[in-house]
Amino acid sequence: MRSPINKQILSAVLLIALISVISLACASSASVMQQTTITINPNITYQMMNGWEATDQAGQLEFPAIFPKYKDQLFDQTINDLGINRVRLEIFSGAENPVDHFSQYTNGQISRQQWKDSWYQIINDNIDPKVLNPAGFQFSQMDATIETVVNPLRSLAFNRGEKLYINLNYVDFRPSAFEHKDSPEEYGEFMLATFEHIKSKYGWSPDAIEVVLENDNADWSGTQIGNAIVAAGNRLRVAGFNPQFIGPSSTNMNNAISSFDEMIQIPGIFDYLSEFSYHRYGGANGANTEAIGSRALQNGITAAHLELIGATFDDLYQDLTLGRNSAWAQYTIAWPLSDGTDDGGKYYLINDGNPDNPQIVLGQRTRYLRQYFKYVRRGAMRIEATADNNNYKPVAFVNADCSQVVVIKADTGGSFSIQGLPAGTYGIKYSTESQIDINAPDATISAGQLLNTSIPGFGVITIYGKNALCAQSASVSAASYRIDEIAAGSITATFGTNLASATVIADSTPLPTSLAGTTLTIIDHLGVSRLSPLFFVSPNQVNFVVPDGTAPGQAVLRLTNAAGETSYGLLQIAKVAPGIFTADSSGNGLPAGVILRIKANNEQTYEPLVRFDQALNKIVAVPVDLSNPQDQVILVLYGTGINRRMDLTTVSARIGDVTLPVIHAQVQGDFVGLDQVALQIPQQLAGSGDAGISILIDGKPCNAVSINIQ
Ligand SMILES: [Ca+2]
Ligand SMILES: [Ca+2]
Repeated sequence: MRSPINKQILSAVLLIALISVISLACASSASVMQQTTITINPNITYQMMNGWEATDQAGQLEFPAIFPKYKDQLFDQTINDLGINRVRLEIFSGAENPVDHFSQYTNGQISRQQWKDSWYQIINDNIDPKVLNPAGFQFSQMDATIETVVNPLRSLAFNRGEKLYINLNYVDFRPSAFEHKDSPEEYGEFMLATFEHIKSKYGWSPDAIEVVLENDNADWSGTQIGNAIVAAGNRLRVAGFNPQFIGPSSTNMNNAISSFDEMIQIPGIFDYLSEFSYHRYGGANGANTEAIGSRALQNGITAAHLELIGATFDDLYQDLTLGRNSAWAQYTIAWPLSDGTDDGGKYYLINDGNPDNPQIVLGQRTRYLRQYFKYVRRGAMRIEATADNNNYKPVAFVNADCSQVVVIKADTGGSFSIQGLPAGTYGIKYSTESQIDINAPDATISAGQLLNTSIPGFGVITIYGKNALCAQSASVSAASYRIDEIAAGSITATFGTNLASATVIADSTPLPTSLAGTTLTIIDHLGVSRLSPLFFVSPNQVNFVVPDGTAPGQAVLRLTNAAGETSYGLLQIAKVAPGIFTADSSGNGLPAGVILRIKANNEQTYEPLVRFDQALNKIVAVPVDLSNPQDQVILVLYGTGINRRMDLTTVSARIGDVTLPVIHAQVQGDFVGLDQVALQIPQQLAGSGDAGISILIDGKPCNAVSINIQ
């Protein structure tokens, strides 16, 4: 039996022989092809990937007769073969209007032109931006797209264990007598109406707001965008929504840079702005791409190219490298060929020559984009990759499961040796002008070994690790046990296997960054690594502090034990992710805290909230005594992920319908990462018995805790 290595050598020899013959036939240099060396260095990290985006157009509104015939197969390919994991959901500014023009159009009451004329016709719901009149907003058009495109994509992504990132994009291409851009509060109300509608009707809310599509077309200034972001961010936060904000999405990259510089002058902008977006319709050059990437990095946010009809993998390469893009889009999902051409404005074409049997066709440029999208997934960290031959432009990534991916853009056919890949088995796929998705033989390498492969012509080749290379760990707030968000500076627990060889608790401050030989590094989405202070390590759990300065957004946790074995996990870092510690460390029930009683003579005493009951063998509540109306009774709760809140007005607490005055919510001071919240317990709560406390901080709920009030 022939070993796979022999097969690989044989096929490489055959391939080289074949290419040599072709070269001879073309009467070009017949010398043996030069071997290109590509070097991977995982110690140099860049941006983390968020998503591959497509705009929500697949012909659903315009081609209702044929759309049902191709949609299922199209969406399956979009998610599972091309690898789209982010969608632009458009909302037109004219959705603020008492008339539902879209329904009138679909019912045949108005013409197509009349419907189109209504798209950006904004009519204020009422004169008060603080008073939202739901009847003044029409979402039927957006809903049709959610139901026919976004929800099906969302389900398909969910079925493969991924999340579809939904980017709500406000479109405002024509002037209107009333304009949201002139009143940030009105823009905020519009976004709140949209979010509340989506949440109540579909049960999810968008991950991001792309503030205005092509501000240089829509005539929005950078200042107007900045003001809209802060107003909408504030309004949504109070209502419990915390989307990311994306801007300025200019058509021209020069405009994108000047608009960005203008919008970031608005105070408070970086409480919300998370992505610097642009289109490549003008000013598209290396210097501008680099300027965008470096501005994003300097300001601790991501960068994203989000539209160019005709965008190719050359643009993608420049955006990933010079532009440090974390997300990237060509444009729409699909469009029928009877109404368009393969112009690079849609990932797929629908050949509707026979309308009874429409066929899905991969766009000519999509075959190359797919070589990146399909294998480089959300959470992948870009690492250094260089080539000693300018005909080959590599990029390399470490996916969230630690499998490495190298994608090489080849201006010409050739063979290469890749050095620096970890041991493992690698799949190899390429697409060229004449061939799509060709499988080269898998390659298995041991540590330190080169991986040799080749591509027969101009195109893109992808070398992707087939084995998950690391044990996974999952991290939660050590207080609330919430997994969805972790705050920088907060006390966090990560769970896994073989995390440490022994159980060791830190006995010094500042906390050590190595315990029993275990170290834990957080690499934020900008590629910056920081060692975490450790509270304790054990084989299955490590408690640590997310290092200060970790940028909000996705981050990678890399834990190395004394034997050098690594575990990886993904975290979603937020400025605030409030959690209250609980008495039994379960994340709910009785809180960790004390009662501070201030008597009329200013004498202060502390009383416990809980005690251990020997007979019941568990922790039980000590009832809070409100019998003396002269006493001020203050509940002090210990938590984490709280202190980077905005001002104190964003903190609220209640028991039932009774509001608890908030005295403070701040750093506790004695322990790293520990915060405290102090709430006054009003006299009117006397006799409440077991009472659940709801606390909101920056619009985010704390875990539910309860006390007993006598
Ligand atoms: Ca309004
Ligand atoms: Ca209003």
